Amino acid sequence: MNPPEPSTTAATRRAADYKSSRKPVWCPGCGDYGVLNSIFSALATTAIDPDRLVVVSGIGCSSRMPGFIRAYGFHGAHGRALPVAVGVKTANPALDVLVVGGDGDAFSIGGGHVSHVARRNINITYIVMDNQIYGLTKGQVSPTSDPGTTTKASPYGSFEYSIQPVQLMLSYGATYVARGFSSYPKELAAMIDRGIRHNGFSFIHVLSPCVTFNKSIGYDYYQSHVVPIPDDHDTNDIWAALRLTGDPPDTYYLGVFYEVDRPSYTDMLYKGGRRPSPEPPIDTERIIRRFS
Ligand SMILES: Cc1ncc(C[n+]2csc(CCOP(=O)(O)OP(=O)(O)O)c2C)c(N)n1
Ligand code: SF4
Repeated sequence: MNPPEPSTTAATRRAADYKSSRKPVWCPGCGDYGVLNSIFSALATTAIDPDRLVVVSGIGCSSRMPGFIRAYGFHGAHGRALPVAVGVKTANPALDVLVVGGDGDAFSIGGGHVSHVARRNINITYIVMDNQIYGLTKGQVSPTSDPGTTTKASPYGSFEYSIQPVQLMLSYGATYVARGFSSYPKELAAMIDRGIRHNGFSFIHVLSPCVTFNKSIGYDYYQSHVVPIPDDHDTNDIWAALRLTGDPPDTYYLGVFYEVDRPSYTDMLYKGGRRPSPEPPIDTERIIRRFS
């Protein structure tokens, strides 16, 4: 999908060079537009080659994103973006791998994968657009919905306790953890840029309102609940980072919670010059014939 047109050089690359010919199909006002623009800006800053970039997603409104970015893209099965991305990065560590999706994709059906990708410190960047709802399937509660959230499918209000993605990722061992808001695209772009440059697993939690199915958790709500992480916060201090995650739904800190250096999975795997064979000794034609 979206074969790149490498018509530009790193020195001249701009945000617009990463736009695909497909226009986003999100509802007017969806928070994901701001996230996409921040991704374009971050890619321009890092000047990544579109033909070295792979954008992977599962299923959901937010997971449509690979179609809008000029890069190689993989729009996979619901909840399975991370395993695909791990396969891509492990097979070819020279590629830059960006994973995008929603809170349901990440923490519900795909929830079993995130702990292992984080603890293995796979060198990919994961951007989760959290709207506290399932947007594509018209508004059921997700693992990040506040208890008591009322939807057509939960008319008496959700009875379930919600999870805090930043807290979860810090506990799982992610080596870069940040939170942005789609209404602050400049700050978000800087977090994504830093996450892409980080050698290891980087997780960016983005507050990205669904204006159609979650009207109570919209721009006004977030505007009055977000607070910048204090300037004197030590991003090497895991306990200080965890303390900043304690307050949602009253306060959502924005900024970089945590960043530490630890060898990535591929650093360890290919240590001492071991490299993946460019031509694996696998007869793919024979495998396709066998199963067709
Ligand atoms: C195996 C499977 N189960 C369920 C679905 C239905 N489904 C599609 S998207 C989705 C949830 C999407 O919510 P989220 O990941 O939060 O993304 P959003 O649409 O809000 O961006 C579900 C349950 C599916 N496509 N495949
Ligand atoms: S349904 Fe919600 S998440 Fe999906 S495109 Fe519309 S506003 Fe965005």
